[in-house]
Amino acid sequence: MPSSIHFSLALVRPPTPSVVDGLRADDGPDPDFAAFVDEHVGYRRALEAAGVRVEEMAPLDTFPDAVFVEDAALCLGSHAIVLRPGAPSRFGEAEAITADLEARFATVARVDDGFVDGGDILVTDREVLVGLSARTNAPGAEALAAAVAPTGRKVRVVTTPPGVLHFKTDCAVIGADVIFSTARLAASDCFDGYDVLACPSGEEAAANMIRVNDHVLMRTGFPKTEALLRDSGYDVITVRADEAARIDGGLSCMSLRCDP
Ligand code: CIR
Repeated sequence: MPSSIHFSLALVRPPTPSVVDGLRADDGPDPDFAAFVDEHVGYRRALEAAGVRVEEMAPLDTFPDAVFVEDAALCLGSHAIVLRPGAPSRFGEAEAITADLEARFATVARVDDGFVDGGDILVTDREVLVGLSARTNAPGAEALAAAVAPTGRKVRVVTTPPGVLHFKTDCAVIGADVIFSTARLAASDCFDGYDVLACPSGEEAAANMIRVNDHVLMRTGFPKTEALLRDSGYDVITVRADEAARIDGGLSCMSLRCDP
């Protein structure tokens, strides 16, 4: 079974000028393109510092949200799955990423019904959780389960809290059996049986962190969360992602961490 925290490769897609038109739930200001590019460089460096090789896929200016590669695919060891992103402006990202996956993975399956965003999928060492949301629906979750089946992993359907974009907006795997979660998400009991490290109140925007090998990458600017992780023994790398956050992006969505 592939590990949910050890990776050798991260696939990224550089931001392009259209990223300023990225989707956002609130009517907030556009990201600054030059600052986004700088932050993306810092993000790549942090991934490399955590021990993965970073490979760049071709930029896709036709899709403003294409920098958020996690929503179009899921990678489980040498098996990759092309997803069906739930926002109409993002449908085409699935087709665009297919060749990138076929070039790198032994097998490539497709979610062929409904909708699933990768941001709604949390892979742990024992299962794959998929959160129903405004972007991910029941037919999509069912099709995902069929696409995951060849890996021997089971898919468990859970619920993303109302008003939260993605399941992983509010949680992350930070250890083999440890989940970092906001209180509003953990309240659904979806993490029963796991060790849960609770996100400090007021710092929910830091919950979308990523564990990569021996490190946890988290957003710069959340001192209570950073202290909690360090005091709990985690090796933390902070990464600035303020421009991505303007269009509801975080750390998990800007790469596909994998071990093909
Ligand atoms: C969107 O709304 O689709 C993008 N602006 C943000 C996607 C973030 N994806 C993720 O957290 N997995």
